[in-house]
Amino acid sequence: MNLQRTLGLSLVAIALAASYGCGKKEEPKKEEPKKAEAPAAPAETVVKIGHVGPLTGSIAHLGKDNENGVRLALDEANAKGITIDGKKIKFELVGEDDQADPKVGTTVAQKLVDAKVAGIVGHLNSGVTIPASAIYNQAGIPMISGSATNPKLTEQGFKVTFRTVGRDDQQGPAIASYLASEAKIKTVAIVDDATAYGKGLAEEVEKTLKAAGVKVVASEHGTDKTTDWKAVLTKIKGKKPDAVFYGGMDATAGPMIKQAAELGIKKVQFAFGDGACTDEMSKLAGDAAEGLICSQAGLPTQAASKAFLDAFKAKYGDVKQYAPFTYDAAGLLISAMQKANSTDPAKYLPVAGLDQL
Ligand code: ABU
Repeated sequence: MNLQRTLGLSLVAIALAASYGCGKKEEPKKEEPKKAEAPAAPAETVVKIGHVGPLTGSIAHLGKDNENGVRLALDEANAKGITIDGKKIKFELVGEDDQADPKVGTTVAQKLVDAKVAGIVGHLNSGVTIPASAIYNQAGIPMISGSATNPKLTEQGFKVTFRTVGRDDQQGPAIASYLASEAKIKTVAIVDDATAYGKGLAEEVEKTLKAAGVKVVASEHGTDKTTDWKAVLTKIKGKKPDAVFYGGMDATAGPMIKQAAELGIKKVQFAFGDGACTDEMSKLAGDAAEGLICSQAGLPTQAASKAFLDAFKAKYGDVKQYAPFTYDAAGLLISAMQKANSTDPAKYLPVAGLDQL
């Protein structure tokens, strides 16, 4: 059907040209004076940079924040006009949604490899970043996470795997030491969301608390989807701990402290890691978020320059959590390419010393 239609149109076009040619008397052509040609603008070479994180689901606010950090870095580089190996470079963001799910994470990781990105910023969650990193390693493409804090990520021996954020074996002991020495707690209940991040951080906190003589009176587990904590909290209430430490993200931590207040769990110090150290906590828990203690795996907003914060706010609003780290990660990839004068991962990784970090 399509073939016939195409053929039909072609025949009509030929017929019109032929009849025009037959019926018109040819005039001698006048030579047009030649205009000086403007030099052609050098063509831009597109270099794709991947960003991947949860863009849907309960922590999409953090995934979008991460993506915006990368977007800002690429926009600024493009506005500067960067030339690498004699070619004007246009950085293009290729964004993927891993839904904070390890299986989806490996699927979209392969998509980014197939799209021939020159470097990747992501993923957000340790439990997603760790399996995805094997795919980037196999393809030889550098990846830098701005938020994954589980130590295992960078202990796999992969030459292409980096992070611009601290580790849970640093922030775990830090918050645990604060709870023991400053908040002077004697007993604690420890809860985690059973992810690589939440479980790993809770273990680090537990080790340091026990070493400081704090008694662990309850160990409970949810998932990264748990929003009904009443059964867990009721068990904890019976143990009367001085503090509750939860390893998990803000989307699950917010409902936990709200429900703790509803259950009359008072005078208990709630403490969290970086994943729940966000303004989202007061949105989810209201007044119940007052007085919580949390650790950061670095100093994102404070450590970021005023120039970054102003530029980010003008385009995307306030930083949610890790955007300064993903901005830096994208900037690192770009400056490595500039130093190596190549956008080829095999060339810019060793020459720029990224493999020495
Ligand atoms: N660092 C907390 C959030 C990301 C993660 O490590 O899973």
